[in-house]
Amino acid sequence: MGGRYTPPDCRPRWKVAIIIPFRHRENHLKYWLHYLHPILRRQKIDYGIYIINQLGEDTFNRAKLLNVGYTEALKDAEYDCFIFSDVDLIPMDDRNLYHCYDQPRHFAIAMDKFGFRLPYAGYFGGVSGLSKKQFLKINGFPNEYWGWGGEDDDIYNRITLNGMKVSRPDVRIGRYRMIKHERDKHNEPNPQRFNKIQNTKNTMRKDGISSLTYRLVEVKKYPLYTNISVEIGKPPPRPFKG
Ligand code: UDH
Ligand code: MN
Repeated sequence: MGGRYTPPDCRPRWKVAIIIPFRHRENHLKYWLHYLHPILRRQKIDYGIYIINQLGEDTFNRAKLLNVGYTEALKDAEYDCFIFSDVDLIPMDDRNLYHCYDQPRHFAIAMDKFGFRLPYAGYFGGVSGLSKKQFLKINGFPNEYWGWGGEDDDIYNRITLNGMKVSRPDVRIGRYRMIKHERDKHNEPNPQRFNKIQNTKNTMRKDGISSLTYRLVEVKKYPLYTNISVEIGKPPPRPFKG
């Protein structure tokens, strides 16, 4: 219930919350649940699935939803590992283990849409995982990236600026398929993203899990996942430059 599972025959090192940023992707979610539950069971992971649903039609904010997921999952159980996954990414190899590592982990390193290669050295998108300690060390994720892009690079910057290094699986193991889709409405590319990722060093201490605010509207436990519906606000008005 609620998408929780504990293997009956061993004592896992990690208690893993899997956090999915979500809005209007019911069909993708159906596929994700269909594939991932069996994989996670075979991997003997102690886990819970949390769908963080952004209510309303304002601009989507992936990283802020992930911060909400971290906070809400901890209200449910004593997790010490957090895996943040897009709803459309399906791992192709059982050996890509969904738990935490001694450095922040990037799982989705070889996606079909990038020719099964890392698109650039500092890519941290798609599926990533941090222990509770690693997450708090970087003050969580930025809340101020509205629309598509940049938030994953900001997280990568936070990791390196705080003296950590990204850990990755072998390129043959970190393969993924992304369910084909078009760009969503209200998640247009964020034109500010290139400037913002230059400033992570100055913004990360004030913008993060320490500054997170949102309105929790509903928590509902289904057999295969827990749905958390939230209002997270909208981007600040752009200053008028005359
Ligand atoms: N997401 C939603 N709803 C939205 C937007 C995003 O659930 O309206 C979530 C979902 O988990 C998704 C993730 O945020 O997997 C990342 O968004 P994305 O899948 O749109 O990002 P991606 O980099 O897409 O895959 C880029 C746009 C693709 C256009 C390609 C047209 N051929
Ligand atoms: Mn996608």
